Amino acid sequence: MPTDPNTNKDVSQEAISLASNQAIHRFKKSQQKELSVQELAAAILKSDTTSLSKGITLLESTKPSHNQKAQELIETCLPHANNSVRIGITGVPGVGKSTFIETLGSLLIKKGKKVAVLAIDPSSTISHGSILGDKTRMESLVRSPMAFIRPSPSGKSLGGVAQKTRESIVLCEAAGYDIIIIETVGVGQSETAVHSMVDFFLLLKLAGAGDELQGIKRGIIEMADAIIINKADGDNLLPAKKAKNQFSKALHLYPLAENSWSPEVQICSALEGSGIDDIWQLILKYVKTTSQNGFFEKNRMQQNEFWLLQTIEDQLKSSFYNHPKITRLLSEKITAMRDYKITPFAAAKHILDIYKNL
Ligand SMILES: Nc1nc2c(ncn2[C@@H]2O[C@H](COP(=O)(O)OP(=O)(O)OP(=O)(O)O)[C@@H](O)[C@H]2O)c(=O)[nH]1
Ligand SMILES: [Mg+2]
Repeated sequence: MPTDPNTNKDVSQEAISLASNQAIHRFKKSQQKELSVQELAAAILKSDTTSLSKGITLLESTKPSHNQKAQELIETCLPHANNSVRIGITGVPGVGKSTFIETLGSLLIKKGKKVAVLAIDPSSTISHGSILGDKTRMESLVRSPMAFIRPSPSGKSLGGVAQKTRESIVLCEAAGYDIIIIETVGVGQSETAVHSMVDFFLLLKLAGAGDELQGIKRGIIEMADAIIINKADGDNLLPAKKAKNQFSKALHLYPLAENSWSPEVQICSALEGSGIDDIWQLILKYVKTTSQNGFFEKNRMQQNEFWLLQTIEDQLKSSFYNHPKITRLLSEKITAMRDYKITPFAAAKHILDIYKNL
């Protein structure tokens, strides 16, 4: 047996173990090999959920080298998208959004649908973690091969986070999900962001005492296609029914929306499952009405235009503010302003003039 005179170790054994380590390393590397965009797209189109997750991770990546790939992936998937019903769900923390999605999602799966759940959580832009799309309240959806759940992307701005979610919709649709549910908590502008990417926008509420319309942001009522009063069970059933009447009366005061759909109010218990099928029937009625009057398609086109402009705006802003020359100039001008040497308007004009010639 050849031995190393310095260490007295069996040289051939060492060589074998080194060779096998290298082989394992090579094998692991080949397993980790990044799929090409075409391979990834093909797997997504075959409904492979691991690839769908990988695809979403790719488009959420901030690495510039991933950006190009992500755009190619979306473009490849786009012809296979657009064939789902997109539902937005909002409501204050604790109203029962996750429980509602679990119950509605399970019902839809029983009806043979494939359901994807995405989330937009603006607080994750601050905490860099995501609290929505929480899987603990969606146990049966998590287990079902017919469901796909993805928590909120994190990011620096709501615009950026929303854009990632919107792009994720394309991948989910290409993977054959019939129903896309987007959950958001009513913070900041997140409801407007979700509203701008869904076909049907649903506001979950709880029955409370007094004037039901108080404490609700006016803009949300105008966005909602349905107001659902959740937790209509036990002692809460009667107050929920009363709240339904109040909301229905109040909604009649609003003018009919462009889609000729007057928002409806319903009650349900996400926990017990009552009223959920009625809500699904309501959504189907909405899809039918707006498909017939052309609004469904028109709305999606308008949303696309909005996203085109939004993306341009976001990218212009980020290329402006991230330019090292602009960053330096900005801080110089701010100092000059503090010393009363320049007005904000003159400073803005100067910076913009320089940017135009960069
Ligand atoms: N009685 C009753 N309780 C419910 C119902 N729906 C949800 N809950 C309970 O309300 C609590 C909050 O439910 P979630 O589904 O986590 O609420 P959420 O809106 O997703 O909350 P956040 O994710 O924190 O915004 C849980 O304890 C649920 O069990 C319902 O229909 N009836
Ligand atoms: Mg939740």
